Amino acid sequence: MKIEKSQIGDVNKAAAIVHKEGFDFLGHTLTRNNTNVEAVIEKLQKFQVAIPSWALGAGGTRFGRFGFYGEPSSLEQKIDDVGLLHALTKTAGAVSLHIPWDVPSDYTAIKELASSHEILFDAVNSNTFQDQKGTSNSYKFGSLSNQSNDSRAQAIQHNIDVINIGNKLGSKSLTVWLADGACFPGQSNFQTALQHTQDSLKEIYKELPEDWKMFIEYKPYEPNFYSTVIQDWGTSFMLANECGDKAFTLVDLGHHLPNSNIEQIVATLMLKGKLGGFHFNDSKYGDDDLTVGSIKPYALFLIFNELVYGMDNNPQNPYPAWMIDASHNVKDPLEDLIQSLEAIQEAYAKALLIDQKALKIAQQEHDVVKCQEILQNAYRTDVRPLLREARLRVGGALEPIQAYRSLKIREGLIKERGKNSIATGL
Ligand SMILES: [Mn+2]
Repeated sequence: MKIEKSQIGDVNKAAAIVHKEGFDFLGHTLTRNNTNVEAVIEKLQKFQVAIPSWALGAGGTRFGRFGFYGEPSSLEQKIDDVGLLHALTKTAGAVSLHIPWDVPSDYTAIKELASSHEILFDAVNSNTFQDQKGTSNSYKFGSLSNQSNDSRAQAIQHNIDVINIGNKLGSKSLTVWLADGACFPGQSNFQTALQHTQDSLKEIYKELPEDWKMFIEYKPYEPNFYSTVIQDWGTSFMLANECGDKAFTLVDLGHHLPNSNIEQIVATLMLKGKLGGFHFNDSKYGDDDLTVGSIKPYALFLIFNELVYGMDNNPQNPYPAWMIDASHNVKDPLEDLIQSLEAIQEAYAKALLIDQKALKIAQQEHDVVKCQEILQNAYRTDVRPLLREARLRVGGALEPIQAYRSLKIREGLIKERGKNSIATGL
């Protein structure tokens, strides 16, 4: 299923006048305050976020999963779904695949399909947190950290296979997230597990093509509840340094203990040139994988403030790979992703409005009140007209959720795929 440009144009007509009034008003206000509105719009248009293949169907919890009708059940359909998101929002120009579920049978056809949707292949994700059919060694007690040489060798080989698959599609990075750890004290030796992990990552790193990056994700707990081998950014940073210049830390917003100062972690990593990838989601208590910006939008804004600062001031840090890593239990996954994309763009736009020069002066003058005023003036600005304008100029929808509903996209997908199609790789 594909959305034609003319369909979006028709839907936009109804909202065009109201949008123009709102955009003109905001544009004048920002220009008066010395904001380069055109530069902000251009940055918003360039900011593309990858959609992971596992986010397109209903997620689930350990208590159950409630399916959504018309889910994509093949790699082709998953790419079609990302294409729909991109057509509406113009900010989802990449897909992130999960192996073994998304191995193409025809690479040329898959690449052609993606390019017809203007979709690139972002980081490829390996999976060693569950056993697959036909494998001879188990990951029940770890993968890259496992005590068993055979399990480690199998996990290393899987990651190398994933690199080779990604390479054929034009991906440039591998994301490694490990579920390795222990559920009980005494279950494993911390030092041995960490050493094995480091040695295994180095083996994988050796196989990275010259222009590739490896992202090492961390998480404090779950599925192991006493300890995880790569528990925090410091451990990931240390491992990335041990591997080499092409290895980086990946920050997933949900992978922190409550109230962690994630914006400070971002700043530290960018200063050291080691923030490689970024996974967006939101949470109240743990790794809840909720819609971006649905719980803590101000925290997201403060994180974007550091990302914007880093992108402007840290040439030692490569441009990060952005991805949404959320799970959809009660919402239509595509509507949920549209909401996340909007929240990301909104936080980014607000961070771009921060008067960095004035902030620096206020900091030097120890004017704490002024510092807060500068941040919150930006945060309190309703930037949505900028987002709409950025989309409108490249053929996207003024109001993506409304367009999705009025074009009856889900109904069309159900018609095409049937009610009981189930997405794989969740
Ligand atoms: Mn993640």
